[in-house]
Amino acid sequence: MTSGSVAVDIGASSGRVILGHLVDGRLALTETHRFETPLVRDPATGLQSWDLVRIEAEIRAGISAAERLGPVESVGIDTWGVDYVLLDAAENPVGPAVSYRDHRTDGVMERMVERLSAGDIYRRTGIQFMPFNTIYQLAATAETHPEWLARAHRFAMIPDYLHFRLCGVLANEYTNATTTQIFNVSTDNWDSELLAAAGVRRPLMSRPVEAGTTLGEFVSAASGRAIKVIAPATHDTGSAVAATPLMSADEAFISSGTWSLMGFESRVPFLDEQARALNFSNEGGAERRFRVLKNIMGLWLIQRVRAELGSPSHADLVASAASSRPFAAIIDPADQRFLNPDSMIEAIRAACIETEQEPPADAATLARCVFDSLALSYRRVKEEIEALRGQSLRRVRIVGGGCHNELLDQLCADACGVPVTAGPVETTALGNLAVQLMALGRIASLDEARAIVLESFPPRQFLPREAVPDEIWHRFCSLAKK
Ligand code: LFR
Repeated sequence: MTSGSVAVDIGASSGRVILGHLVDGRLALTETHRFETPLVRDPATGLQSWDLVRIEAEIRAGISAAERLGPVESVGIDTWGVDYVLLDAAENPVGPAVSYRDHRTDGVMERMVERLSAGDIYRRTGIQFMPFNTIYQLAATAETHPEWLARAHRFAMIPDYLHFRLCGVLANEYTNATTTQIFNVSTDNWDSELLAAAGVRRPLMSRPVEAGTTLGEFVSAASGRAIKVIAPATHDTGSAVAATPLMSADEAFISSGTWSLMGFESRVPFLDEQARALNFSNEGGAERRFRVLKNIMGLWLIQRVRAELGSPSHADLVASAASSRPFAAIIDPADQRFLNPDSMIEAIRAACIETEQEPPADAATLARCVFDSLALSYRRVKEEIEALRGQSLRRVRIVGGGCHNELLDQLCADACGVPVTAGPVETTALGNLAVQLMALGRIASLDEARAIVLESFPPRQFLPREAVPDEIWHRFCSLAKK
């Protein structure tokens, strides 16, 4: 049996361990383990945090399960961006791994931007302003728990830390480093002034390593074998776009999961005033390709609504939304009130009441409101991309778990007025594997990896059917201005 590689893809609601094999020019995947990644309250501080002890145990269980299916040559981990852990002199975590959804950052970005100037931060980093960026999380820590920073010897993003736990080598990986808004895109290293502004001593950081770096070896307790630990694009969106079969410059991607990350790929960052005004991010990718993108609130909205409704089946929710009246009520998903409200249903209803719309009252109308509003957001970002590049987009490629939602795929095609392709679902794991296989010399380049992905997982196509009525589009645009 040929040996395989293991992609560990951890998202903000679930984690997956996936064994991949490259056979005859095709990638085949087997999921060996899946687990929840709920937010937990840190008992000492009450901060909403990630349970890294449990996540590490699940990863080990998943690797062992993969080994039971055959030899494993390498493993790599990706997670969401921006979150980190501080490590003390003995390389143990200092304080909890706080989630970016915790409210500790409320107001921090506004204060820092006033002090440092938004233009300056953007010119240095090229990263969109989001209240939970690492820089603001660190500044919040400096304000509320300065003793954590004082005790810290090293800074690790979540996948850096998990890789360290497997192989004992601690490195900061490039793609995820760029999500912090502390990485200087021109000097290609951490930005000393921004670190200082966030209250972080420079020696905590090490110069980031490229995606595709072999970090060390994990000696499996189950088999006694040594498995190479290879850093993929450790930022999940970096891995997702690495395997998105973008075929030409006029295609955009939407990496659809808890967030909808919508953008395009570019060899050069967009750092000018227009990019800043539109708040685009230039996130670093594998092969040093930039993802010029924006965060759209995404399926988080429906995940929270669903949980509050007592977890009805997702398929039933989508089906009931499909037969519900289009655009009966719409919200602006970019409104920060939806980032982590006590009740998502109440937040949606309140936004509708404030804008003089009939608030959605049941599962079907709530879901319809969310999907219509996301589709309108996709159109808004499409138009912003076109303005930024002075060029029309001709296709949108939706990848990730969210592309299962065929209603949303169709609504996206309708709102954007261009063909949409949907798939693959496991793009993040595929991109993670692709970068490992490049490091192992099995795949030559990202272009080759994408051709393999397209061959192995042909996407579905959705053509635009019904255009969004002008009145609805104007209503949506006016919501954003309120
Ligand atoms: C998606 C993602 C986004 C990032 C957000 C927070 O999972 O990684 O790219 O902006 O989570 O880290």
